[in-house]
Amino acid sequence: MPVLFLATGNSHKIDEVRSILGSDFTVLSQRDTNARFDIPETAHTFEGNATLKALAWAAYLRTDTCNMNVEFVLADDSGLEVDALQGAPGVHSARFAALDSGAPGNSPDSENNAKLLRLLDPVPDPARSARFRCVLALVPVATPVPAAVIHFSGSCPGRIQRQPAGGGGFGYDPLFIPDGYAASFAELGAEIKNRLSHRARALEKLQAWFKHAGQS
Ligand code: ITT
Repeated sequence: MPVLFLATGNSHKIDEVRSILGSDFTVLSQRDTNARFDIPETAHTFEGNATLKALAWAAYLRTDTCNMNVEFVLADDSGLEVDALQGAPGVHSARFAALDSGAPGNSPDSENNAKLLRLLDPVPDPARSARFRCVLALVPVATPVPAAVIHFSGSCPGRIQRQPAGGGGFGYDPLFIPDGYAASFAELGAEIKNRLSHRARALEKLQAWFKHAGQS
C-alpha cells in the first residue's frame, strides 16, 4: 500500500483526499508532524504552485531528522475560475479578498465569497459559468534531487449562484453549483462532492497511475 504525505495545511483537503482515496493508500499529513514551512506560492499556475509545495516538503521528508517512512509527497493546488472575471480568482482563490487589503496569508472564506458575489452582481445568470480546478503534484521521496514531479489535474464545471447556501465543504462551496445539479456543493454534501469534484477527478488519474505502475 503506497504511503503518501499530503503537503497541505488545509484540513478540508486532507479529509476529502482521505475519503476519496479510501483504504488503498496510507495518507499521512501535516497532522502527523510538528514540522511547518511557509512556502510562498509565487507561481502563476496551479501546476507551478503544487510543484513548489511538493518539492519543499519532499526536501524535508528526505532528511535524516524526519523519520516518517513516506514514499511519496502529494501537494494540491486548486481554485475557482470564473469566466466573467477572466479566470479570477484562479491561483489567488485562497487570498482573493486580501488582494485588495494587502493582508498577509489566506483570507477568511466569508470575505472571499463576499468579494466574488460583489464582483458578479451585475453579471446575468447565463454568464455566471465557472469551474473548480485542481492540480496534484506527486514527488517520490526516495528519488534523488532534482526529483521527478508527476502532475494530475481535474476540473469540475458549474456556475456561481447569487446567495451562499449550505453548511458543508469549505471555500467557495456554498456559491458553486456543479453542472447537472440544482444545489451548491455545500448543500450536496461530502459524498456527492467527492464523486464529482475537481479533486476527485485529479485523484482518479493518480489512482490509475498507481495501478499502471503496479504499486497499488
Ligand atoms: P495549501 O496551500 O496548504 O494546500 P490552501 O487552502 O492555501 O492550502 P490553495 O493555495 O490550493 O490551498 O488554495 C485553494 C483555495 O481555493 C481554497 O482556499 C478555496 O478558497 C478554493 N478551493 C479549492 N478547492 C476548493 C473546494 O473543493 N471547494 C471550495 N473551494 C475550494
